[in-house]
Amino acid sequence: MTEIPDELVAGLRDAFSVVVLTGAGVSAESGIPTFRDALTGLWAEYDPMELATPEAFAADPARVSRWYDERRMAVQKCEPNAGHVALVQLEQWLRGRGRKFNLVTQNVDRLHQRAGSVDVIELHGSIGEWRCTETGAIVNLADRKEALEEYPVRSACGGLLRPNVVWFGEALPYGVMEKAERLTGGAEFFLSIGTSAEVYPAAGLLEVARYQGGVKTVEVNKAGTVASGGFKWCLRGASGVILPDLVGQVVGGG
Ligand code: BJW
Repeated sequence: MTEIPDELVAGLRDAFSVVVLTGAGVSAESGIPTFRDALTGLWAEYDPMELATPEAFAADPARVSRWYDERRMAVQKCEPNAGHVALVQLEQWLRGRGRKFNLVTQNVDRLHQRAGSVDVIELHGSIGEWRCTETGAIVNLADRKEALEEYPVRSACGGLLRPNVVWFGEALPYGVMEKAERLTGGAEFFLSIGTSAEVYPAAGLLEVARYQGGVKTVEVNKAGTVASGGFKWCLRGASGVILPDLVGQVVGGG
């Protein structure tokens, strides 16, 4: 059982508004490699930080497309884990009592939605959607089991298809960050789960919470991060273990 301060459990139980930010760590126990640990298996021959750029796609669209298509298919085979499920439970418990719960994710795997989370704010897009670089038209490949026929793949107009995710140097989808900032600024609790807090603007949400004052901040991570010093509470361990414990104590207490 995770050691969780009573004050944190009690505060979360009484909170009128909770915002959760998740990163790759929350999906690690579903079998999806994180970015900064991704040196094994499917990812071994790729440097994620190098490939997640428009420059990499322009230089070698076949290589980048193949990497994303392999990841797209790998995600299909993964299932939400106990951490995803606990967040759904917290959401339903809070909303059932007329409180606010908002989930902001940097993940592109849609495992939160598959677990049952609703109104998820996706900062970095979704790997199951691809879009035409010429027209912006979205092609839904989330349920496609087979690999694409060729790399790179072209849409009917002749434009290249690329994953509908946000690469370094690209703007986030219109309005998502503003919404996340507004919700965080008005929240009573801000939980940052399974993220290295190294990638902006998402990492800036902690600063929004702190600047606002009065927002209680919690980090759940199996290791310390560059942001750990800024949180009121840090819970160390796997989110698939800590979140069920935390949510169980909140929900179980009344
Ligand atoms: C566990 C665990 C378990 C493991 N349980 N925990 C301000 C300052 C400095 C730089 C910038 C800045 N503002 C912008 C920048 C530049 C850049 C940036 O942040 N660079 C930094 C690297 C320095 N940001 C951008 O370029 C962003 N765009 C932008 O700002 O645009 C401005 C603009 C405006 C107008 C016009 C044009 C431009 C875009 C960022 C896009 C990030 N994209 C990626 C790829 C998505 C697609 C894909 O999937 O391939 O998003 S990069 C990658 O990093 C991915 C992730 O969402 C993101 C964050 O990573 P995350 O989730 O934190 O994962 P990891 O691997 O880093 O960490 C995992 C953590 O989990 C670790 O801490 C583990 O310990 C932990 N963990 N198992 C709990 N079981």
